[in-house]
Amino acid sequence: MQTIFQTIKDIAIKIDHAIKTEDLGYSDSSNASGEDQLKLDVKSDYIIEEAFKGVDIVKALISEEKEGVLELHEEGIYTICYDPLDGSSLADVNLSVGSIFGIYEGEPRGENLVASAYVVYGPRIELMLATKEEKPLHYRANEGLFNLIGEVSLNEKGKLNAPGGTQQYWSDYHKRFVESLFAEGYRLRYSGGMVPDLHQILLKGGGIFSYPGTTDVPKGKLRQLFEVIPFAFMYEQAGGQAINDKGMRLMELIPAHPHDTSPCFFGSDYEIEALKEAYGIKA
Ligand code: AHM
Ligand code: MG
Repeated sequence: MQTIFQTIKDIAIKIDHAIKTEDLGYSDSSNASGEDQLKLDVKSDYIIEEAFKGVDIVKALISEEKEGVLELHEEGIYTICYDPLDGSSLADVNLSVGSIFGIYEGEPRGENLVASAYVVYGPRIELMLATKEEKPLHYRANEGLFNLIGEVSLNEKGKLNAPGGTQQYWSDYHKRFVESLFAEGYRLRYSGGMVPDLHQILLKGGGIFSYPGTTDVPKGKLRQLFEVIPFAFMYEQAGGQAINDKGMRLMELIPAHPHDTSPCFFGSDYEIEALKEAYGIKA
């Protein structure tokens, strides 16, 4: 696993350099979900693929930017599902973006995830690594080296509310839930990039990030293998909760297709319990 983590550190330095120096425009292609790809999406995907080709414990790669599975090493153990540049449409307005990695042993599904990682490309490069044994570890890069800042834990209750999705299409009960948090004094923190938005909640001790099912996208936007399950693991390891709109742990998701999405809610205990009540989810 340490080889995989070291490879992710090398990848992070390369992608950060690409973000800072390369063309921010669109490529001529679209991804597996039919979305237009930026040149940076394609480049980041290439950087990751090339890096893991040299790591023989990696059996296969599944990228948010590509259809299908790329088999790498027959004798490998892990399948890495990754979103090479999440929130890439924010790069041209100079907001933070990220990379997300889910490391699965066996079939890629929630219960088989053994580690996850994400990188935030902001004013600094930051990295969070989570394994089953410990709380997520937070690193910050300095001149190409990642220094450990410390373990990350969520408080029982936070102050931040990051409500995703198109408000026009929210259900009435979701709208009431979001408003009830603001009425309690929660502050809005939402950039439109799930990596920096979830990172902020983790580092500031708590709150909730939601991306519900809506009338236009009933199963939400965020993809289970590349985005939802890796972050669910981070939040649970930090002492928080991560559930879908039925109260099921996101770590129990079994995608039928690699690009399947799910409504998702990540937060500290207090906010997730409040969400369950607002959604009529029985304990
Ligand atoms: P992407 O993987 O195509 O970048 O999409 C994922 C991003 C998340 O970072 C963010 O939470 C969400 O899309 C915001 O989407 P929208 O603005 O469409 O609600
Ligand atoms: Mg994404």
